[in-house]
Amino acid sequence: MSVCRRTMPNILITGTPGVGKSSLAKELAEQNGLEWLEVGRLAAENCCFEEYDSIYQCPVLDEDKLLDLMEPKMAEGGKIVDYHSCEFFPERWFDIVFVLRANNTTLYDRLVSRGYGGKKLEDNVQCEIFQTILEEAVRSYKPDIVHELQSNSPQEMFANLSKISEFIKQWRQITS
Ligand code: DAT
Repeated sequence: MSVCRRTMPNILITGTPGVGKSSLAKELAEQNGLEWLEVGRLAAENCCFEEYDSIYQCPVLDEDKLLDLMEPKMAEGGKIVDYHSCEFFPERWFDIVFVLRANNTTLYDRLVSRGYGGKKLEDNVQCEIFQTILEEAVRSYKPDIVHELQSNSPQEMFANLSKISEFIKQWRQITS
């Protein structure tokens, strides 16, 4: 937790593609009156891409441009950011970090239905098996603000929503 508290917390939701970050972030923002910053969409709308990665079939992010764009928004507080990587964001931006996790088979099925195949599919499932994003988050933020949450079922999604909404409620009470 930061010493000088924002009126509303900034929350990072990270994890391998397909674990449920955007579904959770959207619901959380709607239920709690926070603003959801969809990093992928923000980057696309503001041309924050440098080149195209033909192996992963996705554009490569211009991180500096994106961070400059996000900085004033993050300074306002009350932002929910979701992205499949987390180490390039400034540590000071976030009051709490959630790393969503999913079982291999669940994730595999979700990514296949999203149209992933070949190396992109294999690498993402391996990323989850090796808990790459969890380790990245623990390396990049104070361990006591990093929380791992399972996201395999609607029940787990509901439990995650309740847990994070409770955190937001408590934050509001302390800062009001
Ligand atoms: P991400 O933003 O991490 O790439 P998503 O929110 O787009 O993931 O979710 C991928 C798919 O999985 C989508 O069809 C919604 C579904 N999903 C997400 N979280 C889930 C959960 N806890 N239980 C069941 N399905 C879930």
